[in-house]
Amino acid sequence: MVQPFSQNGNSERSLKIVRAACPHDCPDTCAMLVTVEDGQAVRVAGDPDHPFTRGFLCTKVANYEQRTHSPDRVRTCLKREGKKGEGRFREISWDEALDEIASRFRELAESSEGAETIMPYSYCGTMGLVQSQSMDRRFFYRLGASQLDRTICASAGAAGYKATIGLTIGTDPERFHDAKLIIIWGSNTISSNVHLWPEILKAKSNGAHIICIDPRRTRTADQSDEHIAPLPGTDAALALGLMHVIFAEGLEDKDYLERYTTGAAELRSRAREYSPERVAAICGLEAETIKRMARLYATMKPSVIRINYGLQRHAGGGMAVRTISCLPAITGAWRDPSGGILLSTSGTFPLNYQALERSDLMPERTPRTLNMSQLGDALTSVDDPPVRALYVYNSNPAAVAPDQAKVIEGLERGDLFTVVHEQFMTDTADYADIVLPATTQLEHFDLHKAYGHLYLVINERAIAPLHEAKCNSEVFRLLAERMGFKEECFKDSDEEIARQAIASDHPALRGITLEALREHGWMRLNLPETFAPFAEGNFPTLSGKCELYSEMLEAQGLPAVPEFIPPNESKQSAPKVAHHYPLALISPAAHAFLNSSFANLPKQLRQELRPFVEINPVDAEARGIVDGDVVRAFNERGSCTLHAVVTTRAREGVVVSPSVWWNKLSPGRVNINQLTSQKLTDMGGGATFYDALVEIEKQEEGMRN
Ligand SMILES: Nc1nc2c(c(=O)[nH]1)N[C@H]1C(S)=C(S)[C@@H](COP(=O)(O)OP(=O)(O)OC[C@H]3O[C@@H](n4cnc5c(=O)[nH]c(N)nc54)[C@H](O)[C@@H]3O)O[C@H]1N2
Ligand SMILES: Nc1nc2c(c(=O)[nH]1)N[C@H]1C(S)=C(S)[C@@H](COP(=O)(O)OP(=O)(O)OC[C@H]3O[C@@H](n4cnc5c(=O)[nH]c(N)nc54)[C@H](O)[C@@H]3O)O[C@H]1N2
Ligand code: SF4
Ligand SMILES: [Mo]
Repeated sequence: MVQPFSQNGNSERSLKIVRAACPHDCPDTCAMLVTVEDGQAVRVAGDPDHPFTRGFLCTKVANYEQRTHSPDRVRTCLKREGKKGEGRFREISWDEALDEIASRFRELAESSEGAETIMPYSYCGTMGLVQSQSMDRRFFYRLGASQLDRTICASAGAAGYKATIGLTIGTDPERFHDAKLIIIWGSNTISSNVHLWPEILKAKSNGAHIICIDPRRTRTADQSDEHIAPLPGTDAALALGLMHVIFAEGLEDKDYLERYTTGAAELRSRAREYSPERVAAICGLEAETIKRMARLYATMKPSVIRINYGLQRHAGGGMAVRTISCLPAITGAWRDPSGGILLSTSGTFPLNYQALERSDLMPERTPRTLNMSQLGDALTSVDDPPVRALYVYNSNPAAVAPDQAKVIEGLERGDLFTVVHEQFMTDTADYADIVLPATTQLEHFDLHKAYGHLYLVINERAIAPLHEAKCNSEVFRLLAERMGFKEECFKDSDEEIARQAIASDHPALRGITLEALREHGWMRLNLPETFAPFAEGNFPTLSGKCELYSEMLEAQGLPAVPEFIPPNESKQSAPKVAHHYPLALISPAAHAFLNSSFANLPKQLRQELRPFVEINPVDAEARGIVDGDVVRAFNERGSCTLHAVVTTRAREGVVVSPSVWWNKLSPGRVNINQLTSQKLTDMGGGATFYDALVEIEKQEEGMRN
């Protein structure tokens, strides 16, 4: 478990190295080594033996011990004294806090409106199986609280990918180095998936060609051989344009299409509608670029596509991912272990989610489901029954949820009882009635799967909980006890929960036990070192084939064959809105933050400098804006103040504001989510963060906040 590192003769001092996992919402799930000296974490490092971590951590997490030992941690339970949002609290004991929460929840559950008035709200502050989806799920199921549809990040892409491929299974990221063409599509790999980069560099040194498709010239685009910058939300059209050329020039793999797909003929005729000229007009590209890229894609083999979630935060996000996921079947790229496409490796982990979450504890009448991407509406408009209590953990919705003005209006409700379990006094915590102090990853145990590689990683507790912090699982155990929940599963320890998660006869988990994981720190799923998952079909869809034609989507009233679903807000799809708000805003992941995590820590704040918006020189000039100006970005939903960075990194018509800043550390105490909308994606009920039209104007001196 804990490996003694060295013991110097002095019995007072101790030094040890503990195996851990990075908990953050990132595909890389790094294996970490934590150096602990006299009960303090003094250093974290990437495990040099882990084949994907390769001994380094990203800039966000490389000083994680400073997050843990930050003077700004929430130390004790707090009860609100000031107005909601004001941030004035007094210290209370855990007993007082838990008693109050339990009594409020009991009251609501026993009222005529019932437990559906209670809304849990969580996402991936930690991705550990124990601390993010075990005791919490059991507790809220047993309580009969409203269920939460966790859609804020990836649900559109997941739905689109599954409609084509069946499960989120794709090319092994450790095989990318043998590819000859790598398309990085809607992913800023260097900022948000940096451990894939060594694979790409190795491929490059073997002569591979790297294409990056992104409306913004990112760090990743800088390092690629070619950058193609379509307008946001137009990727499905681009993919159909590639298909058009591939079919027209007879470059498809006819044998693969015939054996292993459904609907090749229908897709072929759909693609005919998307000539390079038509697609060029939709995407804001040259027709020639589309033709050239199609020929490269069909002829350079193996070819692999890395898509991430950036391209699915749009109205047609599900269909975009579905459409792109058809490409490797058209060229037969799946035949090679280094070919195909990767969105997420998540579906490769055959874990026992039922044992973890225990959905069987739910009442007979299934409680309603509320969509987390519409928190503003849930708190202000839903009345069947209204939400009367909100329990937030692993998330910071006041900063990260779309349509922020609505979210804040909801959080300000005097009759809403809000609990926030947090490591720091976030924007959300300021609106709590009760704040509970949470442990960081170094203070609790967990087990992690990954969504960007094929290893399970253990996280041993490196140090005792600091101050009065408790981990999520412990808080729900204590609340369950107070609520009188008698089921045995509410007594399970964190280690028992981890054991339950991996208890399975599935061959991919053979030989993987908690003991073995504790000994090695991490273990690769029991899969061949080199494998091409769909070389001979065997897609985990109903038909067993790659579904170019999807009867499932058809039954849901969606197009059965890929087609371009335009953004909610673009010049082409919403000309009236665009008349007032002509610029397409995207607010992608900032390099030094992880969503709003780390956006309060000194090192990362120094790196990101200040909230800014990149604007193309042409758009800037038209508005009399010069580099460094303070500007106001606004639309019908709200406005926020930013610093203008005039740069060709943003293509004409598109503005880019890396996110997510804390409201209270931003000018005017609001951030970019003032401008984003609660509209959902075509599939999966996802958030549409990168589908927002805005206008930008220079802010006059006197108006600056
Ligand atoms: N440094 C850092 N790393 C992170 C995070 C972070 O906040 N910061 N967040 C983590 C989380 S929660 C996630 S989900 C992942 C996200 O990982 P990614 O999906 O890689 O990140 P995003 O920044 O959302 O989007 C990636 C790129 O898509 C581009 N993009 C936006 N709209 C479109 C479009 O319509 N088409 C195309 N082709 N590209 C588009 C953006 O400009 C951006 O550069 O990263 C994780 N890692
Ligand atoms: N405009 C815009 N908005 C976005 C995005 C964007 O790109 N642009 N990205 C979106 C995406 S991809 C995502 S995934 C969401 C993410 O949104 P969130 O899931 O809210 O992610 P974070 O902002 O990192 O907040 C996580 C919080 O959990 C806390 N936490 C960490 N570990 C623990 C723990 O063990 N216990 C408890 N109780 N708390 C813990 C952290 O301190 C942190 O405050 O934001 C979305 N919002
Ligand atoms: S955020 Fe991602 S890259 Fe950074 S340490 Fe964590 S898992 Fe690794
Ligand atoms: Mo995310």
